[in-house]
Amino acid sequence: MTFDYDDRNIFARILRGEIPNSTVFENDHALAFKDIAPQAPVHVLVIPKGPYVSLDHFAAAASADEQVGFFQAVAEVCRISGVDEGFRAIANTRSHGVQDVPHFHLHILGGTRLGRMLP
Ligand code: DGP
Repeated sequence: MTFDYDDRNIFARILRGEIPNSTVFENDHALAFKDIAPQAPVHVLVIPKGPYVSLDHFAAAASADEQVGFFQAVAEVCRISGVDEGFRAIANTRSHGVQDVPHFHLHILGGTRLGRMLP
C-alpha cells in the first residue's frame, strides 16, 4: 500500500497556523486540540506534526521519536482531560473507516459513560 499525503487538508492548515484551534497540548511531534464538533464532554484530536495520512501510514513510516512523541501527547491529553474513569480512542481510517480529514488523527472521547458502538 502506498500513502499519498496532500498538505491542503484542514489539519495541515491548522499545523501551519493558517486556521485557529483550541490547543490542549503540544510537543515537538504532536498537537492536541478540541474537536470542532464534540461528540462527548471531552473530545480531543491528537495529530502528528509529520505528513501521515492514517494510523497505518504513521505506524509504518514515522520515526521512533515521532511515535514516542505522539503517544506522550496522548498520555498528557488523557492526564489533563480528567478521564480517569475511562475514555475511547478512535482512528477513523480511509473510506470504510469514514475518515474525513486525510491527516492521521486520534479522537480521545470521554467525560461521560459512552454508548456501545461496534461497528
Ligand atoms: P474523521 O476524519 O472522520 O475522523 O473526523 C474529523 C474530525 O475533525 C471531526 O470530528 C470534526 C473535526 N474537524 C474538522 N474540521 C475541523 C477544524 O477545522 N477544527 C477542529 N478543531 N476540528 C475539526
